[in-house]
Amino acid sequence: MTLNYSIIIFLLCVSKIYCQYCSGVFESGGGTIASPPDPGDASLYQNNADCEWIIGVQGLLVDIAVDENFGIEFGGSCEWDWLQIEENGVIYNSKYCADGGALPGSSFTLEGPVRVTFVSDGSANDIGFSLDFDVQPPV
Ligand SMILES: [Ca+2]
Repeated sequence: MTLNYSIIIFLLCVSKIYCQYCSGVFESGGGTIASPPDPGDASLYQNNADCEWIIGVQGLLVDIAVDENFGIEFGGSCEWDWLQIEENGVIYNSKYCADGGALPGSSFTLEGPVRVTFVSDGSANDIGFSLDFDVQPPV
C-alpha cells in the first residue's frame, strides 16, 4: 500500500512545478502541510493545484490540528476548490471549501493512513489552509 502511494506521489511530482509544496508521504513523526503558495502572491494559494499528502500508516493514529486561519474558494458543492481528508480509505466528513466555520473542529485524531487532497481550479483563490500533523508512535 505504501509503495503504491509512493509511486502515485512520484508521478504527481514529475508533472508539477510546485511539487515540493504539494505532496508528501509521512509515515511517522510530525510536521506541517499547507496549500501551495501562488507564485504571484504568497498570501494566497496557487491556482490549478492538485496536491496529495499521505500521513501515517494503517494501525497508527494521526493527530491533526488545522490552522483556524483557513480560506478556500466557496462553491455549493465545493466544485471549484476543495480540501478533502480521508481516514484509512474513508472520506472524513466532506470536502471543505469555506472559511474556518466549515471545519469539524480545530483538532482531531484519525486512523492512519490519512490522505489529504487539495485541488484548485484556474481562477479565484483564497488564503488556503495549513495543518499540523503528528503520527502517534505504536503502542
Ligand atoms: Ca478557485
